[in-house]
Amino acid sequence: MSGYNVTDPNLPINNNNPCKDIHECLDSESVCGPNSHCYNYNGSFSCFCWGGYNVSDGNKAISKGNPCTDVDECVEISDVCGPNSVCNNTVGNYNCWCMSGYNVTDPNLPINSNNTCKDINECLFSPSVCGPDSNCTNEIGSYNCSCLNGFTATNSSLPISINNTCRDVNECVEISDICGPNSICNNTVGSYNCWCMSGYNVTDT
Ligand SMILES: [Ca+2]
Ligand SMILES: [Ca+2]
Ligand SMILES: [Ca+2]
Repeated sequence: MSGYNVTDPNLPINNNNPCKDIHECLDSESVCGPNSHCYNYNGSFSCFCWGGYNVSDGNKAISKGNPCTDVDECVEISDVCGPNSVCNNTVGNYNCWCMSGYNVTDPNLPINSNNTCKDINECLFSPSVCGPDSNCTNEIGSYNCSCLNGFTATNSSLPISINNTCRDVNECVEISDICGPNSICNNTVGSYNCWCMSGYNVTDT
């Protein structure tokens, strides 16, 4: 019968020389092809793909000519990593990462559509994230730093951060004629004061 071979092909088949199961899986690679398990049983055998692999042509049996190949989970499983994530296919598996500005909800579990990447509230670390004399505003996937009134970024061409903190504006120097004529300007941290020079009074008290 199919799936069986006579014990000794040089002798007639009978009780002393019976048909025995062919162990097809002894040469599993040539029977099922790569990335597969082969299961032998009496009279036949079955091939199964390893996890992370699928048969190339699902309409045909797994074989060396129709082998198990890597599943591109990033393409074939919709939303496999969930929102705000990056998916990277690997041979036999795949990896998920959160996009910059996002963290996985439960870091002890893999990133997926049930354990998604969520916005980091960077301002919870404030004032360290924006430095002193600043306001921190959380944004989805990001955050924004601004200086308190009377303060400005040390380097105005760079974003405000712990590495580019807010400094006092010296209004007496940086804002021309802020107190008007015949006056004395006194800078303070976060503000400034104006005084009339000796012999002058302010126009409208
Ligand atoms: Ca894969
Ligand atoms: Ca954020
Ligand atoms: Ca000031």
